[in-house]
Parts: sequence; C-alpha cells; structure tokens
Amino acid sequence: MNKNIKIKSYKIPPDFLKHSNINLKQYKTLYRQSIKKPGHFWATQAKKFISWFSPWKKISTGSLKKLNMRWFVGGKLNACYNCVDRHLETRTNQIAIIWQGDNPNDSKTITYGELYDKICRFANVLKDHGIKKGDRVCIYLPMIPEIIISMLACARIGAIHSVVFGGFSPESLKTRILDAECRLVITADESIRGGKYIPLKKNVDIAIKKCPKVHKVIVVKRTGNPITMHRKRDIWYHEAMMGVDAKCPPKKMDANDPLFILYTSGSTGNPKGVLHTIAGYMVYVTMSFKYIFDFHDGDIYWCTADLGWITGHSYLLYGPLANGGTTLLFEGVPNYPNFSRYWEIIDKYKVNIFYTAPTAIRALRHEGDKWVNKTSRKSLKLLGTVGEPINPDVWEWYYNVVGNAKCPIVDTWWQTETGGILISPLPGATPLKPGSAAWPFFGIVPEIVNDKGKVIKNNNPGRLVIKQSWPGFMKTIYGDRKRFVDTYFKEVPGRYLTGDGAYRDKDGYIWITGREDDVIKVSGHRIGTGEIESALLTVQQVSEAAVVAIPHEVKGQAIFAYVVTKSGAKSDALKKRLNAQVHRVIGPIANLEYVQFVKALPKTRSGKIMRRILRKIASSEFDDLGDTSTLADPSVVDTLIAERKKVSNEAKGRRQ
Ligand code: 7RM
Repeated sequence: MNKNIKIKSYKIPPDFLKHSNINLKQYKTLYRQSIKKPGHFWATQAKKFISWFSPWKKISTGSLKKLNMRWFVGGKLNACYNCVDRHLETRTNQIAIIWQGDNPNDSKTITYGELYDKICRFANVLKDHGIKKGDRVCIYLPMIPEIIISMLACARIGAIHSVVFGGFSPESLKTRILDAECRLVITADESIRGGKYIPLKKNVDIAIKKCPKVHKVIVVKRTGNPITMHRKRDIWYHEAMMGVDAKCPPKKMDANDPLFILYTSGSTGNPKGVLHTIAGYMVYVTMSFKYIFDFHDGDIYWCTADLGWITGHSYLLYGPLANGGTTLLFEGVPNYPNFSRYWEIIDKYKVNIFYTAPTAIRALRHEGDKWVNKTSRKSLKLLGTVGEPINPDVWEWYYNVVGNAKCPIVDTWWQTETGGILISPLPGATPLKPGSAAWPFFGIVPEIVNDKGKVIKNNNPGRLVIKQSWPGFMKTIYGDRKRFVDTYFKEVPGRYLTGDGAYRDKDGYIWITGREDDVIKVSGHRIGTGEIESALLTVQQVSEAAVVAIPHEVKGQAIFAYVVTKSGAKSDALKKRLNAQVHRVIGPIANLEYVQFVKALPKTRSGKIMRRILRKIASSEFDDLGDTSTLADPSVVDTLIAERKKVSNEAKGRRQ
C-alpha cells in the first residue's frame, strides 16, 4: 500500500451505532482487560459463549515461549452440541441453513430441528462404518448441505474432519488423505459450479488407488449422472441414511482434543495439516463472530467462502451456527448466470451481513456498476472482506456502490493457523480507513519487528508477529511438531511469526502489505511457490524452475514461472503442457499466467535462487534490483532482463 496516497477516513454510519454490540469506549476498556488479564477475560467469554458438559480446571497453562500453551484445560464439551443441540429449545423451527444452488431455481432451507436429525443419523452411519473418536475423515464435497452435516457429524462423535476443497486435483487429494491417514472419504458424484460439472467421485477413485487405509467412500448424489460404484467399498449417502437410528448422543470431548485438520500451503514442502482443537477454537470463533459481524438474532448472514478453506470453517459454519444464526450456503460462482448473481441472492433472502473476498469484489467492479444497480441490496447492514489486502479504491467502490454508503466494512486479517480473525475493525467502534485492517481483536497483541526481532514503530514496515497466546491458535502441524516449531517460532523466538509484512500508522491502524515468504495468494487461494516448482519439475524437459507472484488487477496476484529446459526447448506447446501438468498435480486454481523460458536462474554462490530479483524482473521493474553482488554469475541478470523485455515486446506486438 502506498503511504503517500491520501486516505479519507470514514465515521461509523449513525444508524449502525443504534444497535451495535460494542462501541469505541467499550472496545478500549475490554481490549485493555483482555491483554492485561487474559485468563480472567477468556474465562468470562468461555462461560458466556459456550455450553460445557463440565467446566475447565485451569483456564490456561504453558506459554507461547515454551510452545505448550493450552486453554480451558480439563473442560468437557462438544462442538456439534454447541452448534445445534443447545439451540433446539428455542430454535427448532428457525432456519439454520439457507442453501442456494448453482441454478437460481434450485434452493432449500434446513431448520435447526431438521439439521439435528440429519446430523444424528449421519453420525450413526459413520459409526456403523467403524469411525470412532480420533479417526480422521476426509470430506471432498461441493457446497451442499451434506458438507455441513458431515463436518458436524464428525464433531459429534469426536472424529477429526479434514475437508479438501473440491477444486483440488486427485493428486493433491491423495497427498492430504495419506498425510492425515484418513479411513473414510465423503464425496459426491459430481459438483456443479457456473453450470460446469466437476467429477468429484472420479477424482476420489484415482486418489485412493494409493491410499490403503481408506476402506469406505460415502457418495452423495448431487447430479445423478452415471458414476462407477465399487461394490464393497462405496456406499450411497441417501441409502445409508434410510433406516438408521436417529438418536446419537454427542460425545463428551476434552477441551484440547482435535476438532479438525485443514491443509494450507507454506513456503516449502507439502501443504501443512493445521490442527485445531475444540475448546479454544470454539470460544474464539463464536465470540469473534458475534462482535466483528455485529451479529444479532434474526440476522441473515452470508459468507461466500468455500468450506474447503478456513474462512468457511470458522465464519460460514462454526461461528454463525454456534451463535444460533442463519447461514447461507451458496453452491455457485459470482458470474453465473450473470454478474448480478451475488446481489440477486442478497435481495432474494434479505441478507444483511455479507462477507466476501477482494478478488470477487474486483472482478465484479470490473464489469461496471449496472450489474449492482439493477438490484436493491436494501437489507444490507454490514460488509466484510478477507483473504488479501483490499486497495482503497476497491474498498470505496464496495462501500459506496454495493453498500450504498451505509454499511461499515470489516477488513478482517487472519490465517488458517490463527483459527479466527485477529485484526479487524469492530463495526460500531472503529472509524474506518479504507485498506487498513485497523485494530487488534480482544486478546491479540500484534507487533511489527525487523529482521533482528526488534520492535519498529511509526509507519515503518516490518514483519508482523503476535506476542501473546490466544485461544483460537492452532495446536500443531498434524504429525510434524518440529515443522510447527521451525515454521512459526524459530526466526523470532517467543513470538508467532505470521509470514506477513505490515506497518502501523500513528492512530494504531495496521496496514498489511502482503506475504514476506514464498506463499502467494491467487484469487484469494493460498499457494506455495515451492509446490508449483515441484509440479513443473515432474515434466521431463524441465531442468529448473522458479515461481514468483506478479500483481494482477483482478486476481490480486498471478503466477509467473521461470523455466530452464534441458536442451533449451521452448514453445507454446510446451507452455501448455507445463500448465496442464500444474493443473493435474495441484488443481486448476494454480494456473500459470506467464511462463518464461530462460537460460539460467540468478543464484547466490551457495546456490540459493534470488527470488527478489526474479520478482522485480517479472514485474518489469528493472531499475531497482537491489544488491546483486552476491550472485555467483551477475551476468545472468542482464540476460534475464533481455529475455523479459523480448517477451513483453512480443506481447505488445500481438496486441497492436
Ligand atoms: C483467512 C485466510 C492467510 C493469508 C495471510 C495474508 C492474507 C488474509 C487479509 C490478508 C490482507 C486481509 N487464511 N490475508 N486476510 N491480507 N488483508 N484482510 O485468508 O490461510 O488462506 O491465508 O492471507 O497474507 O497471511 S489463509
């Protein structure tokens, strides 16, 4: 974010103040308490927001320095009970889930009473197939009610769910199933997005050929198109649900038992299985949902994220349902059948809280205001964004055109690892600065430090770290405690290293500048450049590959691959083949926007690729390449620049 751009700040819309849960004065007082006496603060919240079978014995033990932090030690609870059972007394007939299919005519609603019944039955189906407490279950489903039923059925019996996004390839699915040692997979025949059919069951069949531990596959019939069912292994969901017992008591789980594993990309190696535990996660997401989204009884809330990502877990499912809310589940995409789709859905269901990603906002803004102006959006009271920095001009468009200048925007910064939102405005308390995620949430102590770990101030950019433990933080990387310690705690001891860069302005507002490591965000999807490089290296002609991100108007970032081929091969056909291979290994979300064939990569004398230089050259910033004196062969840079210029000239030539 350019610090020289003048940012206008926005007061809280007066209408909003009348009903908001927290005002500025309350935020300041509570925040102070939350960091001075975290134990007392979280004990109060945990009692208020969560129902316990038996109370904790110690509110917390251990420390972030020793990396043995535990919250609500000795407490007993169940996440599914908190999302469903405890609401039955007052909300049996209230709608829990509004489901909107890809086809605008395809929709249904599910009440809390119905949801309870389906979850109990499905939990019994899982038990009948040998799933018990602690077993891992892989969920590879579209955005249909059965994905929520499956996740909560796992939580009910103490099984650990690992949801894999439906856009991932069979290869990525296999890696995740093997890493978590899943025993059962839940999938659908096909998914439908934007009118296109994706063969989920076929992908599962390919993936589990090499997964010996998977003994059952449960298949939801979504499209009804023919698929292959393996007689001994595969079961139809609808058949299994018939005749199964409708009673299934929730398992009394320990506060620090695992709730789920969710894979996310890092700088190096395979994706990491981020493991979250029940009590800390539930307290944190339930409470943060209520305050950050200013949730009130009767609100209609819509988060557009897929349940395959952390945003879907925390703020489509667990947060809203634990608060007894009505949550909208949308199967489709923002541009089908037309660019008004989101706004039409908002009008159809009178959505009043809407949470989406900057990439979607940019894409829709690009199509012009007419698609928005056709709709009323009168119901909206609050807007949210997540996933990447949002530029001030895109923010203004969201605020004025979508929100009619009457809805605050919560720009929420957080990560798979953090469980819930750590930095965000509170809508009734925080004057808004477009492009800034504003202030820390309760219990969160962010710091901006330099390479030596020293705190820096006054608009100076540095690494964003978190100083104190909070209940929503992950417990570990599944099966790899060493990687957990090395990734997040080695470089700045005693702090959680987020991997993001940031600075803080004189009003205490935090501005996130983006990742500082080799993780990129393409259309809000988190991808490791290392994973893409590994995929490229599986192509026979490739001898070396280096991937960097370059800025993209709609996607935020796009993938730029430098490829060295054996025998210097380079052709458009080879580019296509490389892209096809990346799709096959990772999935279509990892699309190579640019491939540049080069003679050599810039390396230090110790053989480390200098990505900083590659990033600049990819973005055609040739003037300020920084220190190149440590390169083993500095002339490589000139060749790279010449090659880059040649490619952009060719592209220009084609456009003329
Ligand atoms: C929730 C989620 C995490 C990374 C994170 C940041 C980026 C997320 C914002 C943001 C600027 C935001 N989890 N990020 N939210 N950057 N402003 N409001 O996205 O694990 O998939 O990604 O996303 O770089 O480190 S994630």
